Amino acid sequence: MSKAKQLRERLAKQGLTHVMAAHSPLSAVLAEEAGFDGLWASGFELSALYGLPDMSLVSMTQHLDMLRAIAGRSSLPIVADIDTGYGNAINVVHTIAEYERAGAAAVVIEDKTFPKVTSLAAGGRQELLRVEEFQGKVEAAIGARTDPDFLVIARTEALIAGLGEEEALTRAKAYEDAGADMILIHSKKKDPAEIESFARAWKGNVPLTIVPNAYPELDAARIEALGNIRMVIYGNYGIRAATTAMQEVFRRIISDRGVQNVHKDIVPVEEVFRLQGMERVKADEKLYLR
Ligand code: SPV
Ligand code: MG
Repeated sequence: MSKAKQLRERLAKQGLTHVMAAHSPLSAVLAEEAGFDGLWASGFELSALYGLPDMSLVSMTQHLDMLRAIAGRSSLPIVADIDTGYGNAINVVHTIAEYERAGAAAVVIEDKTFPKVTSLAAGGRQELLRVEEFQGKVEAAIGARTDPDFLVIARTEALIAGLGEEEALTRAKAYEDAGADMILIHSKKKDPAEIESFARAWKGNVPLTIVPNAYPELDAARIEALGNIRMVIYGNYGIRAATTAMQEVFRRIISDRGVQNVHKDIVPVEEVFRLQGMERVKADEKLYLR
């Protein structure tokens, strides 16, 4: 079964599909072990991994290389964050072919202009494409996929750009009309009321997905109560968790003038061996090294 079909089958089942951001194969392995249904190949997380802002600075090649590495170490379907699709509708045709080949099960493409600015930054410059132009990009993505199960998720940034619910609904409907399989609606309001209001007002046929980064109190129970949100993407929690852990440990090593204390509070190297697949190597050594 293709990963895209696997994702569609999970979406068709009861309950929310929980998708965790992964910025590396190791984080993907940890997400799978924790029990997530899918992985989010996040542009924000990969940019942060490179120490760069999420502003179309990381190339498609860099993102694809990471996606391939993640796909090689996880059995979960991957939802790829392709930002604006790396250009116009013609670029999108090429982009979809590349992401399908790299092992993605779905893409999320957003209606901002290139180069994009990360959505959550206060005062960020948020410019949106004309609706017709973005419809062309969605149609190009649908036309380019070879696996009919591969999902094309259209993301509107109308709320992020401060254009209001009416504009967000109009755009979401236009993108559904263009063939999108799902709509990602994003908000940077700390209060989830904006997203809840949009979800209640959405009368389209395709389901919604959200990324509750700015409004963390919208938990699974509240999301499920809305009825039409089928997938939740935990968009920046992997890189924030890694940053928290490294900041704390690195600072303690400096203040303790050594590793004599922190070593008790972090995983032993054997746990990293396990995650690296050392057991398999040991078995293979016995079999093949003569
Ligand atoms: C990402 O994780 O790259 C996203 C979600 O697009 S956000 O950063 O909140 O826009
Ligand atoms: Mg992104």
